[in-house]
Amino acid sequence: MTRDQIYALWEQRQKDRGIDVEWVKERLKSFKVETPSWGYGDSGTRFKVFKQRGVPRNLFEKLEDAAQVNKVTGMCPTVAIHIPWDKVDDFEKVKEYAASLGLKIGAVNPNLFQDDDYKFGSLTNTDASVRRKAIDHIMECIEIARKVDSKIISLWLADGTNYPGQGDIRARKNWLEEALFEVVNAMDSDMRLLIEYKFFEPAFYHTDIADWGMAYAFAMKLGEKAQVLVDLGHHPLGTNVEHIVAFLLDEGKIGGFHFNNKKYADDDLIVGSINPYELFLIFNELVAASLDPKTAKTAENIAYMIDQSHNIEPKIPAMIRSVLNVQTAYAKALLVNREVLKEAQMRNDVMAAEAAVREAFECDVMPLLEAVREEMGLAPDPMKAYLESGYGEKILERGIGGQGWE
Ligand code: RM4
Ligand code: MN
Ligand code: MN
Repeated sequence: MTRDQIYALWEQRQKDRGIDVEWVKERLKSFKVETPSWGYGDSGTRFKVFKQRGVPRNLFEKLEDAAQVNKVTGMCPTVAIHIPWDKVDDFEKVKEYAASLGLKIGAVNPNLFQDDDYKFGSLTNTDASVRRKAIDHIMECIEIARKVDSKIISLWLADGTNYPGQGDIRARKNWLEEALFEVVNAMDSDMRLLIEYKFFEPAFYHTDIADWGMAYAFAMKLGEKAQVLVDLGHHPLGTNVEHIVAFLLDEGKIGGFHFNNKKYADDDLIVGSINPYELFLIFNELVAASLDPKTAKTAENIAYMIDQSHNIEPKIPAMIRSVLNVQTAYAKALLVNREVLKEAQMRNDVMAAEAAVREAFECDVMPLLEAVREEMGLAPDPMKAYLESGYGEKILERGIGGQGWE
């Protein structure tokens, strides 16, 4: 059978299920995922960083690699940056170079976890001068965001303590609140502060923004400009992440995602490699919210970002795999028949409701994605296209010792 024949059968089957295939295709064509500059550089565990040959030596080379991911997937036109890892003298030049590669700079991530001064906290340090330094660093990131036309400051705070009694948890909360107010007040009205939570690591006893409830409480107080960022690796095992997503969507307080996957903790593995069903169920909530007038605006405004670090994988193929897995999960979520699901829920038909969701997950979306890619002028198999492009061999000239988490 030819690809066209396979697609025709697939399309008929979806139409029979009551799916508007043209709508699904349009949604897929406009879907975008941001990749992180740091995902192209060397990273590792606390035991070892295996340095890879060909890793970018600076932000410009990271952008070149990101452009390859965008070229084959057609859905990654923005790149998140981490400051100071990606700090350069002239951000105007960065903006221009990105544009020449068909890219834009996305979220700007302050780094409040790698300076010696932050040993006992940054925004929550007992020393007011350290808190000032940390706030000033975020201010610098806001300036950089203005220079590169980015509207997002994405804040992950590593602050926390290792032992009971080590810190005054409430005092730290108040310092943090004060700092975040100053930050939000300095941001332009069209900028957003995304607050990322994580329950442990590097701190092992308490973390100052440990879960979505704390991030949400801060975001509520801070007002319109502040929203919560959900990193898929930042929950205790067994957490129902799609429930958190649905709740925050309904509250208008979810602003972004950091996609990755975990088996145990903040593993930063390839998206969808461990638990593709969870990823699908998250997209199921996102699609549902996008169709509800109450939540549509929030759903439309979400920054979908990958946050991944590759210890043993080649970086560009790992990034492509993650992006494709996100696309697959989204495509499947678009195939849920919402009317059938709603009816089953309303009659409390447990079996039918569960089936309406699961059946979409079980659909093969390969013919759909291949058709969408062809209509977008892309190769039907982006991974193959990348591997055959010769780019991976070409960058080996960069040698070993590219930029890592420093
Ligand atoms: C953290 C968190 C942040 C990311 C750093 C590198 O665990 O996920 O988003 O900036 O890692
Ligand atoms: Mn993250
Ligand atoms: Mn993380």
